[in-house]
Amino acid sequence: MKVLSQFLHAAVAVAVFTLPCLGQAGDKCAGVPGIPGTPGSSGVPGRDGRDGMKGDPGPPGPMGPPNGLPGATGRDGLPGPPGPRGEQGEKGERGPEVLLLKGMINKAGDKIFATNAKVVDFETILQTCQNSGGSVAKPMNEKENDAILEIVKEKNQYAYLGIKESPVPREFEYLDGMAVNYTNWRRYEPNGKGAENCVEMQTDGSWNDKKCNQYRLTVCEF
Ligand code: MAN
Ligand code: CA
Repeated sequence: MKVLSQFLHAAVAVAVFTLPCLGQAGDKCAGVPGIPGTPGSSGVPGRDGRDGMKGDPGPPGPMGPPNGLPGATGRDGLPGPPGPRGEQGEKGERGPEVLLLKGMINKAGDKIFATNAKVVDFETILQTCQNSGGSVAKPMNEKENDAILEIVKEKNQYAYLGIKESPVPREFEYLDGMAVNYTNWRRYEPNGKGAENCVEMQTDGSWNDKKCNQYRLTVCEF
């Protein structure tokens, strides 16, 4: 009897939950659930998000067409190592005497006076100066005389000048025959009277007519 009662209680409880309006009469009875409605339409798009992180570089692009202009010339590369030493060349010709002048050089106006420090006779001096593309030093004013004198004093040697006695004794001229326009004779000179055809400068700058076979300092002018 007790079991039956319990069953009935349970059955009623289930019926209350499963059957509509059981025990609740009238207009307050709930209807059966409706079927779900159709989905709503999509909303308006949202705003753009923030920029993303920078991506990796893309792969190289395809090669351009073959008719492009050449690019600019590249910069020079580093200098290469020195090459091997060449063979010894033949001995060169002897250079002009002017390049060998090693004694002293002096300037006066447009002229340059130079010596090779050699003490030789007049003919040798003449040849040396000519071979050098110059001529025997000939002072044509006091300034030039002083320039030659400096060399004479430096070497402490008398020098022959580019002056000679003319065919007329006691008259002196330049080597090309032109009359001298400046002289600096020593007292009582010239006194050779035709026997001393060359002219030397002494260590005080004064001149003396002298035989041409003495050894005197070579001084040329250019
Ligand atoms: C020597 C030579 C001459 C010069 C006289 C001066 O004889 O040098 O040229 O005139 O000395 O006394
Ligand atoms: Ca003399």
